Amino acid sequence: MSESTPPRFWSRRTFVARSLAAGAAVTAVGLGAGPGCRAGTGSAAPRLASDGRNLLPMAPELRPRDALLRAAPGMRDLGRGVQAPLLLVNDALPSPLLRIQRGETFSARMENGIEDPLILHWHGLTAPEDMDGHPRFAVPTGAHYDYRFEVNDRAGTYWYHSHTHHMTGRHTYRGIAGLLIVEDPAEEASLGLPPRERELPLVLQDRRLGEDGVPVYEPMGPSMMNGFMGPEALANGILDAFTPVEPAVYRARILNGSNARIFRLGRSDGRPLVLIANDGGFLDRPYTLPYVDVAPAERVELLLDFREAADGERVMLQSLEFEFPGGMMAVAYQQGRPLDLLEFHVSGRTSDPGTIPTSLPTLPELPDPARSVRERRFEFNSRMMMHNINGEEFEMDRIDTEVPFGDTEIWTFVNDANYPHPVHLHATHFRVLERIGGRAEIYPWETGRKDTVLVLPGERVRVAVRFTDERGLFLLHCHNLEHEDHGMMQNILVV
Ligand SMILES: [Cu+2]
Repeated sequence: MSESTPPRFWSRRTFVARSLAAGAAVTAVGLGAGPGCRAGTGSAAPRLASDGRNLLPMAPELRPRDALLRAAPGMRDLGRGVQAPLLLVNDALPSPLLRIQRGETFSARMENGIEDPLILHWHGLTAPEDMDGHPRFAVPTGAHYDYRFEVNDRAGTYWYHSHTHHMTGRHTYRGIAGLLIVEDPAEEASLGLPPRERELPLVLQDRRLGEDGVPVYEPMGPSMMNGFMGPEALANGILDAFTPVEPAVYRARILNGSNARIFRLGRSDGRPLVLIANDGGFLDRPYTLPYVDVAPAERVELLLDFREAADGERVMLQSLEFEFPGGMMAVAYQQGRPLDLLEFHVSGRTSDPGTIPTSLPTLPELPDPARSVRERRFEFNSRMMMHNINGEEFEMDRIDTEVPFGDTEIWTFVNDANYPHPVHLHATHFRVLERIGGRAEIYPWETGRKDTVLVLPGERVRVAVRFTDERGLFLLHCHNLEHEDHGMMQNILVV
């Protein structure tokens, strides 16, 4: 395709509702112009720019209202002409984008058409314990799991993925991962943010390709310790991605869906990023920054300003090179190596380029450390190719920590090893208080409400935690998926 094609394909999404024999279930098939947006299996050839880059696909959108999410094996060309065997939800890569308004009821059936047990977790949402995707609820091949709960979470960018124990890494790597967007007109309407057609939902992931061009997933040796990384980047499931943009402001909703790789996002033209939101929704104000770090499972929302870009200009969204603390480990695909993620081709003109807001909605109340009634310490350790928290590898039926509902507590995450741990807590958001032993500084993307925080080698990260929504059995775990699958997870009982 020519790079002058306007990005109209975002608004061409079409929803095809089908009645299913099962009853009122509705599925949606996105019919965007890009690869991966199409119904049917595997044969779609990615669209090329003149320099051989592939048009960024957009996930099909689905309202989680009596929705059907069917996971099954499928084939996809990731952009280099090779069909790769993957695990797809509704035959889509990335998995369908679920969009819901705050206060609505989320209802969906997950059908397991893959050969492993499967359960889906709605990462960042506060759902009742039997809706949260704890691995004890994984259903066998051919079975289904019905989800139904009210979404009371703040507007923001969330996501979903497999949470099958020992298999989360493989399932996510092979394709079961999608964005989940909560909208709240009361919070967003007056901000002057870019309209829907200038929204860019992005799932960014790294991949290692075999000699045949197919992604390989073989965590062993150093990959079992560092986590599984690769030297190639997928944007919305495609290699060497580009997308056309107008000289305007865009709202990128970005998930780092990698198993282990940390991205340091920056622009090749040196222009800054404007950070407006993270895991828990909008920050206290917009931050103009040269780069933004995003660890596995973290989300950021960035305003990308192309208003000053020249017609025909190309701007790369990159993961910038950075020095990784504790980097004594010689591994094949090191943390911190630079990667090109997505190229923007600027063209056309617009009468309404948009603006950058100067303020954001007031943050909800955060847990107050002055009210803490208890401190806890969680040490993230590894031994013999296995990983643990406080010396214990995960056991499905063992309750590791009991937390009284409503109490404010201070938790310290300790990392004395050489591997980074993006630590994730289910069923609430926490507040990062302090980093000790490393950079000793909280960056803007770590302020506000967080459900995942990066704990780097040699660091202690103190957070204030309070469960105010649900009682029951939830999880604390490392979101380095090789660590999680091999023991670095705890059962947290909120009583
Ligand atoms: Cu870890």
